[in-house]
Amino acid sequence: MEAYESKSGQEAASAKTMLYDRFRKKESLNGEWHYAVDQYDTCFYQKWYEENYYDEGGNLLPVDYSFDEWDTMKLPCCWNTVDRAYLLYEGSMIFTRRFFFEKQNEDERVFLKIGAVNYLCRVYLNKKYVGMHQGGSTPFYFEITGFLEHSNRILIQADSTRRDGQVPPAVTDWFNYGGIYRDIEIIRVPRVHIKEFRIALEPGSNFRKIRAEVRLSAGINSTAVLTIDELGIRREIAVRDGEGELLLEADPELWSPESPKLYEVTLTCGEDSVSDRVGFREIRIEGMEILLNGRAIFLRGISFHEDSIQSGKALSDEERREALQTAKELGCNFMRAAHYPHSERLAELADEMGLLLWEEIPVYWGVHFDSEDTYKDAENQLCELITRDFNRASVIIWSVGNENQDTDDRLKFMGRLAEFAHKYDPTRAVSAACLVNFAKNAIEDRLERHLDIIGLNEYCGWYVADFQTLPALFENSNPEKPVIITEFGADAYAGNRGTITDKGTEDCQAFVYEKQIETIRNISYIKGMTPWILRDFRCPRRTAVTQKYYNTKGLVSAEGKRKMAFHVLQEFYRSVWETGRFRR
Ligand code: GCB
Repeated sequence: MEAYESKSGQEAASAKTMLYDRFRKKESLNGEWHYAVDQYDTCFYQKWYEENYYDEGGNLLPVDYSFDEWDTMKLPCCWNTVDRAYLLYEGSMIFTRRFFFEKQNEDERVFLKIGAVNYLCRVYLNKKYVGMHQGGSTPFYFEITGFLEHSNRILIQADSTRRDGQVPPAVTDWFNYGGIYRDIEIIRVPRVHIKEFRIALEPGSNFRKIRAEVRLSAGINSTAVLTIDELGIRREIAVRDGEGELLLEADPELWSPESPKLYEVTLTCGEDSVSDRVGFREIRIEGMEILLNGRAIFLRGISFHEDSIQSGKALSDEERREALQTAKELGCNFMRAAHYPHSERLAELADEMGLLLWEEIPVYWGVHFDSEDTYKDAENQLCELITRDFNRASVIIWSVGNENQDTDDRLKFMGRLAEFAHKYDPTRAVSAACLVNFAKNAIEDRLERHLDIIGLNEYCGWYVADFQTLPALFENSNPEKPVIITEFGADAYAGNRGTITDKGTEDCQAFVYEKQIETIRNISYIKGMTPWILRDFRCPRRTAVTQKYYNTKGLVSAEGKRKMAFHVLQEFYRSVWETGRFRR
């Protein structure tokens, strides 16, 4: 297995090999693919992908596969939801299909984009190994120009094996969906093309400056042209050694959840031209306040997993839109996309619909904090996420992880990630969902020094039975930065009723919400909350009769039924919204 890892690791797709692709013309490879379960990684060991049907003497040899006769599966999808037989399957599956390709001109370069594969992916095209990607939730790109023929066979291994050195590690509190579960696409670009395009309001410019940055695929000198017609902007950007930037005066209408104004932006350089729909807003932390466009804001949030009965993690646009709409009806202006990068469509829709987002990488629980390889994997996922979503106004916070013990190794690992995020994106806040210091019952985590906002998961009224620990926790704490309560909650099986002390009932969950809200709203340093969670989600660790392999802390059941606590939180958020006041 070791040899397998190192050999396949050589051509890794990473943040460095990403390509700016929003609104680029794409040719979809979605659809029916032949597939086979490959539990023993035989495809790799026997080199199925080389299709060696003949020995050196030209004799036909037996093979253990028949690509074009295998059953088919419609990609993208999570295999777990396609067939009951694969519900609990974890490991490798091989997917293959044929496709035709017509070259359009001699100069074009062709890339394969895969939106996400959980967790490892290896790609072979026309009997050759193209490369691999590690990380279950971010997009990756391979240049396939030199591999393509008129008639092509592509073969992809998706390996969902849980391994402890990975990010996330082997045990999580969510379901380990497998598959090629986001789009598979081919993108043609000119020989020299735009690899990266960033545009944002310049922090501290009094909302009057926009910074645009461009990076080309080659270190040439050139001139790019930035156009924002609606603002009357058409400016040249000098590109030196493949990079250019411009800080320009502008007076855009600011983006906010109430008024999610987006502008059409285009960037042209040489033969290449890309575009985006971008909102301009500023997020800043000043003292104990979170400021959106210069005004203190309270983040009325909710946590959210990418999960549905029909689609697993491969949510459709309608499902995402519906989740965002439900959050809005709940009174939210903010959503925590936990615990890994959700699809890029979530942030695109949040941009359009007006919801702020917290985005996170799966540095979850017991990551191997002493391993440099694990660190590199985490940093690459963070870098891929930031690169992908930099232009999304909705995204205001990068979270470098969730609920990790405050050890020296963890401090070094996550401190390094937080500093990386600050440097790679100076326009946003950096946070993490921290644990309560239970020994002192206080908000105290050494990671705080690297964060702009402290996220805090506390489960008073649930995992911590006594509610009195909550006011005591807040009293014992003197945080120097704004705090978001990133989790609290209680399980409730939809429709299960009882008293407020009957665990697993809607009544008990609603009571936990009432008590939490009553306490939290009096604490001046709390600037937001994202209770756990909008919808119930599949979770193998949850086997109680009121769970049935689901984490039932949702305010809405997996089938879509709103529970009593939904209305409790809705009432609170409405009153904050209507009065503009958080405290009584
Ligand atoms: C947590 C975790 C979250 C779990 C949740 C729970 O603290 O961050 O991933 O799902 O608690 O339900 O226990």
